[in-house]
Amino acid sequence: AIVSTKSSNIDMAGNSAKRRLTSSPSSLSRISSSEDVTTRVKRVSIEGNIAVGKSTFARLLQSADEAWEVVPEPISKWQSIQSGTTKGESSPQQTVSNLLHMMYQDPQRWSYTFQTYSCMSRLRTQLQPPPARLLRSEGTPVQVFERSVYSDRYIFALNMFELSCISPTEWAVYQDWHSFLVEQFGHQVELEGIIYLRAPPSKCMERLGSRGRAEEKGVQLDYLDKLHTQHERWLIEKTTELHFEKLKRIPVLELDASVEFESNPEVREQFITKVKNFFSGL
Ligand code: UDP
Ligand code: D5M
Ligand code: MG
Repeated sequence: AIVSTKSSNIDMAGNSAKRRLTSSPSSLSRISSSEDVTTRVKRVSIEGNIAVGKSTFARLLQSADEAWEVVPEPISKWQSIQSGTTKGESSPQQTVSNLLHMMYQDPQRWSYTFQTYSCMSRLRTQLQPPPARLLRSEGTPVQVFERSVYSDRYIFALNMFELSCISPTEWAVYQDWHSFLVEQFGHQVELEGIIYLRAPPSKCMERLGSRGRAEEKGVQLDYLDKLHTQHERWLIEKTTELHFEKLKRIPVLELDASVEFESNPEVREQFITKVKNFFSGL
């Protein structure tokens, strides 16, 4: 089972071309330099199991180098689905529901809906143009995303399908639109590298407990085990079937996140040095 809660009645066993900028006026106004400059910006995602320390690590990177911009995972959007999101609507938006909570409570009913929304919000995030500050910076400018449209598919959606929380029909539909969108957006959503924060599921469980996010209260070690296996297949063993050419050859920096890095300046320094070397090689 993903979760064990009283209310949950579901048992889940189980580039040669240049990157284009978005063409909206607001994004263009942020870009004062030529396209050549923006193509200098590298794009990297941080991947890893739930509560391994991605957000903590992302904050560390944000304060380490002015040339790096960290883009957090849009989890607050999943926790508070808003009504009336049509542009120009006059009525105030209201929180309709907490989709993250619903997905954990009734995965068979809500996993597919969750995947559509998480992927859409990640797509939006990955399409954000780099801020002008990055384009002016001296070092190697890098946009760092917490997870990606790729982990959505090759970790979570795949796992939900394997757990039968997503039906074969939903999985087929998901894969069709995911491939279509990623191919259509092309270089705009491509990544140059991945940082994999790796730790045993038991360590993630411990950190999940200490973080105490309400929606994750019933998450079980078995679920983190399965997610760990998906990460290992994709990023270490390379046995996951991938559908995007560049992703098959993407460089992966593996960091041992089982060591305490949040409160250990020495480990933090070592991580930053490894990341700097990794970025300069991309
Ligand atoms: N954490 C920790 N030591 C570390 C890294 C993280 O104790 O070296 C804690 C952190 O304070 C938080 C929990 O682990 O309470 C989960 O971290 P985070 O939210 O960064 O994980 P994510 O889910 O984003 O990977
Ligand atoms: O991940 C945030 C939380 O959201 C965590 O409970 C996992 C969940 N999550 C994130 N993406 C997905 C997808 N695509 N499907 C299902 N669940 C997801 P954290 O690791 O804490 O940053
Ligand atoms: Mg996080």
